[in-house]
Amino acid sequence: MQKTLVLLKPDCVHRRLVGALLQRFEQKGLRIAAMKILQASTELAQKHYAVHQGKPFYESLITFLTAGPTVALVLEGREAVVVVRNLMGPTDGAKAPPGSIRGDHAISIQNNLIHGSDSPENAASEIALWFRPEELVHYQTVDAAWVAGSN
Ligand code: 3AN
Repeated sequence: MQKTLVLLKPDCVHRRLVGALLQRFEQKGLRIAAMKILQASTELAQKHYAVHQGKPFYESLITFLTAGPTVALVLEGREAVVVVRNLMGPTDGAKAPPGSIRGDHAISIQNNLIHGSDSPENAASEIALWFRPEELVHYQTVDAAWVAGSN
């Protein structure tokens, strides 16, 4: 099964939306493989957003991600990367369609509540950045066969 890294960023924690967002992932059929709350260091934030270094919003983005606690998750399920990206909606909360997480809860570009890996390859490196291997818990939910069906 595919894994993806999800970050519920400091705006999500401060706005008490963690539970509401977790419920969406669980309802969709994704399995929580790892979860923790932490205060991201500047070094961790810089590594996570290294691809954006040099962009006009980079410094502000690092300040934002380190300004409060983040809930980090590894979610697992069929096509988990694209499933989470679709649930999130596009980057700009103002343009994200109603029904998506950002469409329902965000109106900012930067403060858009959530990060989700954009490819299985990036998911693997981001999971390794935020979690030690032993922090991932291996189990099968009792409804797994009913959720998965024959595919
Ligand atoms: P996404 O999270 O939708 O994959 P990315 O990877 O392009 O978006 O950007 C990473 C993060 O950088 C976004 N979640 C958002 O917080 C911030 N960001 C992206 N573009 C901008 C922008 N033009 N102005 C301010 N912040 C931005």
